[in-house]
Amino acid sequence: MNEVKEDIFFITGNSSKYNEIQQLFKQETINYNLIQKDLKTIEIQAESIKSVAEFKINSVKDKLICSAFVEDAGFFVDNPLNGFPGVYSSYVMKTIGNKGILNLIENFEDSRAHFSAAIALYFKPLHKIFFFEGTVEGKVSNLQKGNHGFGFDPIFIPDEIPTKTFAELTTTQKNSISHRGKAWLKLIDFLRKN
Ligand code: ITT
Repeated sequence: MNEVKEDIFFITGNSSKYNEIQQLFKQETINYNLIQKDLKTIEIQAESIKSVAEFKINSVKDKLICSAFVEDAGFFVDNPLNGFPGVYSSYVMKTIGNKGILNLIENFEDSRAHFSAAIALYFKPLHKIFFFEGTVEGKVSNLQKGNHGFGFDPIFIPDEIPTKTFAELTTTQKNSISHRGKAWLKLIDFLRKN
């Protein structure tokens, strides 16, 4: 049987995020074509990444000709920074960067951090928005390590692989444990059932 595949847009200006999702997409048999769209969305400063994602998708959904999703992610240093930079991750990366974060931490052994991702899907057949979230826990590395990935990857050590930072993992390894990979699996599950 040769079914015609529907298009689904991933609306993002961040090609590193797109590459990770594209790699995950390739591993699945699913009746969609994934297309990156760098549409102008409205990114508000909200208290949670889910609210940011919701606002972003709402700002473009009326123009969409097919189903589409946005993803908002953040890096949260729970100990000792009480979740900073969190929803300010993009701004903090552009201003003080990884070096600036490391300068704020004294005791790396006791540090705790996580990444979270929230995908907001505008599902055209039902004209509704659905959310899929994922989190990965770990700690902060006292040094920046690795050349893979992007953003805060060189300073995050996931609990699942405590000898390496995210930037020392291949995309496949990162995807298998990451916030984005977990949110993505929930999205795929939804698309298969609907
Ligand atoms: P969009 O166009 O999709 O909004 P963005 O770059 O603004 O892309 P986010 O708001 O989702 O992306 O993420 C905020 C920042 O958090 C991002 O610029 C990175 O610095 C960081 N970040 C997000 N996901 C990450 C990941 O998997 N690894 C490392 N850093 C990440």
